[in-house]
Amino acid sequence: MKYLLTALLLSLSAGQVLACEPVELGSLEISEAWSRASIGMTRPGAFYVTIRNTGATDDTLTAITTPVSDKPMLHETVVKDGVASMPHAMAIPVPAGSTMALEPGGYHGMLMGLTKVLKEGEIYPVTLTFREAGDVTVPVAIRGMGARDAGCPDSKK
Ligand SMILES: [Cu+2]
Repeated sequence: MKYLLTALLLSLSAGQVLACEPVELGSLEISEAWSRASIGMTRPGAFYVTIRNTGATDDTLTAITTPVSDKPMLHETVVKDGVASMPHAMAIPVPAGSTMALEPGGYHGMLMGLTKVLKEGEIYPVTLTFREAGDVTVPVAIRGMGARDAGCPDSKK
């Protein structure tokens, strides 16, 4: 039993490390992809990630896809007169030489129509589509319901 528990903990932290490791696509570096655990499948999940553009060309995130959602969308959180709303963002700019973070309270991926429960400690794949750089698939760490970031050791937030 103790051995099983240790093995489980090891596999959880391995998934976390995997999701913290930056994935490169041309001059883009994608890292710290994460979601909060979901209670069930009736409410949408949210997806967060950090995109660093080290190149000289502006790029744009135009879409995300994932097997855990029937209808993944890009959203922006806007607070107007004290009321938060989430207009659909057609595209999220990733200017040359800058870092764009999808994070709570800002841009985020909205995972409408979850196809599975997001369980803390598991990982799932998301494919990001960029106008210039193309497609890349990254592992996403599922964190606890109260998490505020990816929980990576070198998190710069
Ligand atoms: Cu949203």
